[in-house]
Amino acid sequence: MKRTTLTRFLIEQQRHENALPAELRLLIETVARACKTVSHSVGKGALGEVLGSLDSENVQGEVQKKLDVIANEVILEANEWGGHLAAMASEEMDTLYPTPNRYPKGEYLMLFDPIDGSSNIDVDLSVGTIFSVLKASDEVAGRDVTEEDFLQDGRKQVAAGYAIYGPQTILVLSVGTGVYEFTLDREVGAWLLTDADMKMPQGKREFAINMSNRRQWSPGITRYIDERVAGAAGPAGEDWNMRWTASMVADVHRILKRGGVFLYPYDDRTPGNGKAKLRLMYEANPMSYLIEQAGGAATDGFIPIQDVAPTALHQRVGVVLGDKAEVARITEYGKAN
Ligand code: P6P
Repeated sequence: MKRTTLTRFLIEQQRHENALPAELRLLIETVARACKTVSHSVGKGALGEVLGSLDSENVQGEVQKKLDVIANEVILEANEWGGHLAAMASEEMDTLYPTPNRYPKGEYLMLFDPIDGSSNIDVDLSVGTIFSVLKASDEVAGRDVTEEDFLQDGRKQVAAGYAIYGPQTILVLSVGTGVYEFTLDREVGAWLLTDADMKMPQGKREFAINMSNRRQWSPGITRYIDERVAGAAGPAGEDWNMRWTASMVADVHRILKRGGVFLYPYDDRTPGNGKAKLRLMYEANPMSYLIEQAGGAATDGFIPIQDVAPTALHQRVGVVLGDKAEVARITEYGKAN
């Protein structure tokens, strides 16, 4: 079966859907190429001297894994010279990375988490790269890019996607015309279309949450999860299953493919984390864009994540995403308590 390559798919999107300016197509192809390089490093494991942690901490106060820094460098170096980006921002960098003056400044901004779920690296569980693309304001052509230029709500995203480095290496992407999955053909080094126009199955009874945080949850979240744990004997009236991979990319990919609901809600954790764990700009927003494009819903427990007005590059936000009916129920429980 002859499959469509990412390059052909993007050219056809540009030709037929007019959703894809040439510069954005170049950006996506460059990111996809960088993810192939990251996948190669991840796959080496102990053989590639890429496991383990560094002595450094990132701006989140998290100990950096070697691969966090390696992947960050790969994505910066792949994208800085192409002329499609004005600047980049990453979970692993305190502040923005402007396109060096020796290269042309582009019209897009990209935010990314180079290795999401990096605590899983050393135990060979799936990790991934998440990216979100915004248009820079025309003004940046005549001045330095600032963090404020990045602080656009999720509705302003023009593209988003993730790569997941698991048993397969998969790229999931949207440019606003649906969600598309590509699988890496390692022999040829090509991304091949393996799921065109992904639609998230609804009505599936599988929830994803870190149960060890139960003591910190709000009453609405506690009620919702306790009902599902009670199963058919309780108010939910049916048995539910649970998964938690501690890798948002892996949990979201599973939900896109087989449905369910993912929760990392606001909770009463130590105030230092602003009562939430996941980052708005390069985790929650891009994943919410994809989930909504695939027919699901994504809120912070109260309002659509993509309507949250950003105030800081690394701000955190509650996340409830997946099955529309379940997200609505969780919102209802949150308002009732
Ligand atoms: P916990 C990974 O560090 C991450 O940012 C997400 O990928 C994942 O969903 C979450 O944190 C896991 O958090 O508290 O269960 O380790």
